[in-house]
Order: sequence, then structure tokens, then C-alpha cells
Amino acid sequence: MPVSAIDALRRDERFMRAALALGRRGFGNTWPNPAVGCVIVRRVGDADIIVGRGWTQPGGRPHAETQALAEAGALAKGATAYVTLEPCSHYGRTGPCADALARGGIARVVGALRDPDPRVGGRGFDMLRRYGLEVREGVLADEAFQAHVGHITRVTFGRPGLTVKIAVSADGKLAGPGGRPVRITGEEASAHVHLMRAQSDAIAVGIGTVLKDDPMLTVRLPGMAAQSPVRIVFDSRLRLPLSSRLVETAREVPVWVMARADAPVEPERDLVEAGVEVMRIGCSALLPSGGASLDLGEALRLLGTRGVTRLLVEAGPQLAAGLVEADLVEEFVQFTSPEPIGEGVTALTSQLQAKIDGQLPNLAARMVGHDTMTIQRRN
Ligand code: AOF
Ligand code: ZN
Repeated sequence: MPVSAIDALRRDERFMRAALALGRRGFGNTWPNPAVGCVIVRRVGDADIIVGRGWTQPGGRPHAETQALAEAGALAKGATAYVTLEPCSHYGRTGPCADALARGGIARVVGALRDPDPRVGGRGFDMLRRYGLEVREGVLADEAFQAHVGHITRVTFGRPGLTVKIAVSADGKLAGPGGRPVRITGEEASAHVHLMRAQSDAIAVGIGTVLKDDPMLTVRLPGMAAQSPVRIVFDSRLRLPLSSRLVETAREVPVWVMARADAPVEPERDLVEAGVEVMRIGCSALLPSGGASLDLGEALRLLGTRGVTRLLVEAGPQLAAGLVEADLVEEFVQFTSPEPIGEGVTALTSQLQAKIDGQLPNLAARMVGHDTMTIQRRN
């Protein structure tokens, strides 16, 4: 390949990386739409100049391309647009982005990934080619897949993309004896978890975690309180206490409770009065304890119909196991502290860890403060 062609490939990757970084600004606030990024680049002499930048706006509209085109104005003529997801081809509240790019005078479009949304599905790229624009697909497709895994999972399987997060001690425990809460990871890891919350549409826990820890599940990073996601409790029998911090703050940040269809009605009345939304779904497996668990697949599909794309689960051992058994997890994030805590509750049995390794073989690791963060994904 001639050097000039290699340079062009590198340039495309560089600007796609910039578009991916812009797109991330929308994580957690564009649902039900994907958080897309777009940069418009113009060649002036020997230099490449970014003349327009855009990302999907809160609530999902305007789309990234419209924002970038508005910033570029007349400078879009003859320029290249980099988009992290195929430009749309359908008529929503406004016309298709593919149309807008052509009308704005864009000469070339570099896209990372096709949009599996049935309204688009390749028609956006086709439309651009029909208009005579040059199109290159597949630049940094893996990175874009990670960025859009929530949207892709929702339009393909009808449920949100799921990240499960757990924090364990060096000896694999996530709580002290009898489930007593113990501080496991450090401040940097906590800050990172708050960032993960801010970048999620919703965050879910099991009722066991609420009863033990009484968590708030909000984002407590400076200046980011408004980024708190919807808080969800999987609570088959509606045991969520009215005195919990979740219920007490339900009017400020939404709380959704997913209960079994046959859960008692009185607690529902009280919870609804306190501002909580109760959703009822079927149950699947009978538990050894004699109770029955929620059908987690059905629960997630219900969240999909509500538009949730990026769901973070801060799981205890039971919920983590249930989600892995049902093969519903896209990403498993584990923070491990350097200290053992001795006696306590084991986070993952070796069989469950083996199952996770089988489903999510793609492993990355890095330090966050004193703790190790491992991220496991599908291949
Ligand atoms: C783009 N650029 O920035 C985004 C896109 O409900 P609508 O009409 O806003 O359309 C939503 C669909 O548009 C969504 O499911 C996805 O396929 C696409 N999102 N497309 O061209 C964007 N966010
Ligand atoms: Zn669009």
C-alpha cells in the first residue's frame, strides 16, 4: 500500500477516535437513542481542520450530525464527516441525517458501524452513496460497537446492554460474615463507579442489597448530580422499605421496582404513594428457599420497551448469578482490592467465574487507585 494511502487510513482512525470521544458525552442521557459522535473535517492546504463537532443531545435529539453540520455551516462543503454510527435514513421529528449531510455539501462520509435499527439497517449508507457521496464503513468498528452496545442490544434483542459490576476483596469476598457491609475498594474506585453510574441510563440492584446496605445509588461526583440514572430494584415480593433512602428520594430521582405479578398489593399502594413506580412481571425458576425468582429476561425486556439502553447492575452474588445463568450480561466489571477480609460472603463461586469467563472471554485489566479493575466482554 502506498504511504499516502496508509496516511489516509491513520487520518480516518484519528478523527473517528475524536468522534467516539464526543459521542461518549451523551452516555446516560440520550436514551432511548444511541449516543453518537460526529466530526466534520476539511482539508485546507496540507492541514486537516475540524470545522464541526456534534453529539446526540439529551433525550436523543437533535442527532449528532445535525449538531456538527450547524457548527460547520458553509465550511461543510467538500468536507469529510466522521460518524460513530451509520447516519439515519428515516423521517423522525426531522428528516434523515443522510439527507442533511448531502444537503450540507459533505463529500465523504466515514462511518464506524451499521445501525441495526430496522428503520436504518444499511439504508443510511446506501442513501449517501446514491447521492454521490464517497462512503467508507468499518473504521474503528470494535470501539464503536462498545460505545453502542446498549443501543445494538436493545434493537436486536429488545433488552438493554448490561454491565454487571462487583467489588471484591483480595480473597474474593464482597461482604463480611452474615452479609455485614464492609468497605472493600478505595476512593478512586468509588469515583470510577460513580462515573459508570453517570454514564448509564439506569442502575439496578437486588432487594437483598437494599435491605443490607440501604444504598442511595445516585451520582455523587462534583457537578454531576443531575446525571443520576433511574434507580431500579429487583424486588419480587415488594419488600422495599418505605424508610429506605431510595424511597425517601424517589421524587427527586426516579425509582422503579420490578416485582412478581403475584406480589402483595398493599406495599405497592404505599410505594406508589411515595413516588415509586412498580412494574409487575412473571417469575421463572423456583428457588431452593421455596420462593420464586423474577424472570430476569422478561424484566430486562420490559426495561427495553421503556427505552433503557445502558443498564448498570451493582450486583450481589444472587443477582450476578441469575444474570450470568440467563446469559444476559454484555460486560462484567470487577474491582478487586489488595486486602483480604477473611471470613465473609464469597462473591462468585468458581463455577460461576468459569461461566463468566466462557461467555465474556475478552479480558482487559488496569489499576484504579490501589484496586485492580478487570473488564470482561463478549468476543
Ligand atoms: C443518527 N444520529 O445522533 C443518533 C441516531 O427517534 P429518532 O427519530 O430520533 O430516531 C432514533 C434512531 O436514530 C435510533 O434508534 C438510531 O437508530 C438513530 N440514532 N442516528 O443519525 C444520531 N442518535
Ligand atoms: Zn439522524
